[in-house]
Amino acid sequence: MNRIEQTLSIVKPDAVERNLTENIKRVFTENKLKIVQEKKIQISKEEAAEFYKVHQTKPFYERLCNYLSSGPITVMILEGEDAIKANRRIMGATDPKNAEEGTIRKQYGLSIDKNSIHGSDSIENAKKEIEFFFKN
Ligand code: IDP
Ligand code: MG
Repeated sequence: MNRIEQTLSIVKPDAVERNLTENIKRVFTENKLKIVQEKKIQISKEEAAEFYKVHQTKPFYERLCNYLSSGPITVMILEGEDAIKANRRIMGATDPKNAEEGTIRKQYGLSIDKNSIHGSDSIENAKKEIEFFFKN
């Protein structure tokens, strides 16, 4: 039996800007992921840098932090069976060019930078990321 988990999802600036939040939320709920908390916010570059610090040594880090803080985002806690893996599957590959048919990134992603959505990649990171946005 799979366990009920929570994971963090972020609708990134490119998707919020194109009014895709409701469409993306529908994909989650159709796939049995319940949206238990949600807020639309804009974060500072410093907050983005903190959120993405696992990537601080990567060549794209600076650009990534600039991008996530460039406009409004919608952050959500998703809950369901095996939610972390289920969400990653629904999102699709990091680069929309490699994403499978039917995934959010295939449908809406514009590029590896503007790939429309973030999702936690492990139980540990889901916990940290939920805390980052929802428990202050
Ligand atoms: P993920 O979002 O699929 O979990 P990560 O490897 O955690 O992918 O990378 C975080 C974000 O950084 C990605 O969503 C993407 O926007 C960006 N990114 C990842 N790899 C590259 C790259 O090689 N070039 C440019 N941007 C990248
Ligand atoms: Mg990641």
